[in-house]
Amino acid sequence: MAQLIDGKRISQEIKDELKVKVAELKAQGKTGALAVIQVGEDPASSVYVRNKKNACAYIGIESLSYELPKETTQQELLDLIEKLNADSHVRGILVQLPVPAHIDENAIIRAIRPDKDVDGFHPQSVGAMTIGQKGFLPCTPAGIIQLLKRSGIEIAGKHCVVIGRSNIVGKPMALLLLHENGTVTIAHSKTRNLKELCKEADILVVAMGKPRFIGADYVKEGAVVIDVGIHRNENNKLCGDVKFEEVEPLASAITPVPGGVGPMTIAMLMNNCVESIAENEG
Ligand code: BQF
Repeated sequence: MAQLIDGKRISQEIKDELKVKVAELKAQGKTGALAVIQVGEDPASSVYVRNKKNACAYIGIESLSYELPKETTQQELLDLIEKLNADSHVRGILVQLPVPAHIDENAIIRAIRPDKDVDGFHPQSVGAMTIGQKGFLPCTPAGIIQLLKRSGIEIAGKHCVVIGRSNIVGKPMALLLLHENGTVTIAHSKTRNLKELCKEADILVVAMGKPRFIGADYVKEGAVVIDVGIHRNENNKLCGDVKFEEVEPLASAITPVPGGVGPMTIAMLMNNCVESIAENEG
């Protein structure tokens, strides 16, 4: 029987800590808002945006909502970001991804002032993270590090296998595990012998984006399994990249979907917002 890594409980713990910090900052006259921009009405994105606004309300920071039609031009979006960059009350700017195909995602990310880049996606944030300097960390990988630490799972010296190499999860995850002194392997769709490689992992982080792909045959007995996947099945229920019921008996610890990594992403976003408010000089 594996230890269930309860992301819902741990994220709640973090939000409660942040709520106290926000009240202390307010007493010092330090406040600020998170601007949340959504272009179009993708239903999954709408859920994520709502989760973020609810979390802001819970910890006591203001959120500003920008719901733009899907026909919004890149220039219009850039103009809005420029306006928010210049607004000293706005301490975080978040553009919910993905944006419609006619908008260049990288151009949008580059336009956000790095000191308001609470998603940690700006090249300056990525560069700082890469060399271990100060800057906002991407929320999902930072959340996974917190999950491991707060569950008493040691990373140093462990063989960590990350499946997936996206800019948002896989690549930064590998770097953060490396900073914790893990021995890291990144696997991806072109990796040969994926199964054998995964079986070597002490900590397996699965971010491949394939529903219920990883079964017991990919997991070493006693491994820690972190499932970043989030999919809806035929019955509209959430599932991950891991066959939970098959892997759970084998693992020493495992995250569920829902209630594992997902809530931690939101908690780390809130952490970045609070940091941004704390460091704001004007
Ligand atoms: C849970 C996201 C893919 C692409 C873009 C709690 C979230 C999800 C699940 C959530 C995600 C995934 C977010 C649960 C934000 C995580 O209880 O399991 C919260 O809101 N997420 C996003 O903003 O963009 C995504 C996944």
